[in-house]
Amino acid sequence: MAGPSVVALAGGVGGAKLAEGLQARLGDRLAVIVNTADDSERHGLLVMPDHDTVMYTLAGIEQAGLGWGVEGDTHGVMTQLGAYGEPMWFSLGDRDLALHIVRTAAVRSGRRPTEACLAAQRALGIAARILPMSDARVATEVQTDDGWLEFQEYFVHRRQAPEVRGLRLDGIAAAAPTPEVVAALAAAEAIIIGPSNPLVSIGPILAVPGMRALLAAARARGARTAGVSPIVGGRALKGPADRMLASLGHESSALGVARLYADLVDVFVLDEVDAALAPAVEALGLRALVTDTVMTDDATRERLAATVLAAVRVA
Ligand code: FO1
Repeated sequence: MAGPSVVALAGGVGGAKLAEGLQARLGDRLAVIVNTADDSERHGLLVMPDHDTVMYTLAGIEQAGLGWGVEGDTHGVMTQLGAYGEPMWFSLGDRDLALHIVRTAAVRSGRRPTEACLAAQRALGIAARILPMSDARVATEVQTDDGWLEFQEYFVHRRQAPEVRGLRLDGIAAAAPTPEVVAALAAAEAIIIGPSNPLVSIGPILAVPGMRALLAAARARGARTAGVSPIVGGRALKGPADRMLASLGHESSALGVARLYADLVDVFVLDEVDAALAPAVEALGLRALVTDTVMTDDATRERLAATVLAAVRVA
C-alpha cells in the first residue's frame, strides 16, 4: 500500500488492540514500536512479552481474554519442565515456545532481536511491522517493600500485589533506537501513543536515549501526534497502571496520563466517562478528543483506530 505511514507506540494488551485496529486500516503503512523492558530469559530462551502480544494480536491468534500467548495452545512442554524441577509460574505454551526457540537460535547465531522478530512476523503473514524499541537489553525493575523485583516476578509471580515504590530501567543508558525505529519515525506522517501502561510500557520506549529527540524531530517536520488514555474512570482496563500511577505520585486518571504526554502529543484521546476532564486536558495545550475508547471486539478496535486516525488527519 502506498500512502502516509503511521507509527504507533505500544506495550501489552491495550496497545496491541489499538494496533490491530490500525493495521486493519493501514496494512503495511503501520509500524508499531514496542517496549522490550519486560523481556526476560526463561529456561534459557529469550521471551519478549510486549512484542509477542502485539505480534499474536496482529496475526489474530492471541489468547482471547488474556491477550498474551497463542489461542488454543497446549502446555505439554511446560508440564514436563515442571517434572524436571523447573519453575512453572511463568506459563509458556508449546506454540509460544516455538517462537522463543527460533528467535533465541537466530540471536545466538548473531542476528539482532529486531531481525528475528521481523522474520517471525513475515512467517505469520503480518502486514504491519512490529519494531522492538532497541536491540540492547533493557530490564524494568520494580521497587517494593520487599526490595527490587525483576518485572515478571512482580507482574506474574506476585500478581502485581506489591505497592510500587519506584521503577528503574537496567541497561537503558547503553540502549539506542534501532535503525528500523529511526527510519520509521523519520517517515511517519502521524505518531500514536497507544492505550498502554504509561509508566512500564510507554515509559521505557520514551526513555531510550534519543527516542524523544526522534519524536520531536518528526513533529517539527509536520507529523501529527496523538495519545490514547489507558485509564478510564480512574481505572486501568487491565493491569496495574492505575495503582502504579497513584503509588508513584501521579493522578490515576486520564488527566494524569495527559500530563505525562503533554510535551509529546497534539491530541489526547479520553473516554466519554471522563468527558468532564476535557477542559483540564485542553488547559495543558492539548486538543482533547472525547470518544468511546473501550475496545471489546474487532469492530470497536477498528472504530477507535479510525477515530484516532481522523484526529491526526490520516485517512
Ligand atoms: N502473564 C501472566 O499473568 N501469567 C503468565 O503465566 C504469563 C505468561 C506469559 C508468557 C509469554 C508472554 O509473552 C507473556 C506472558 N504473560 C503472562 C503476560 C506478560 O507477563 C505481560 O503481557 C507483560 O509482561 C506485561 O505487558
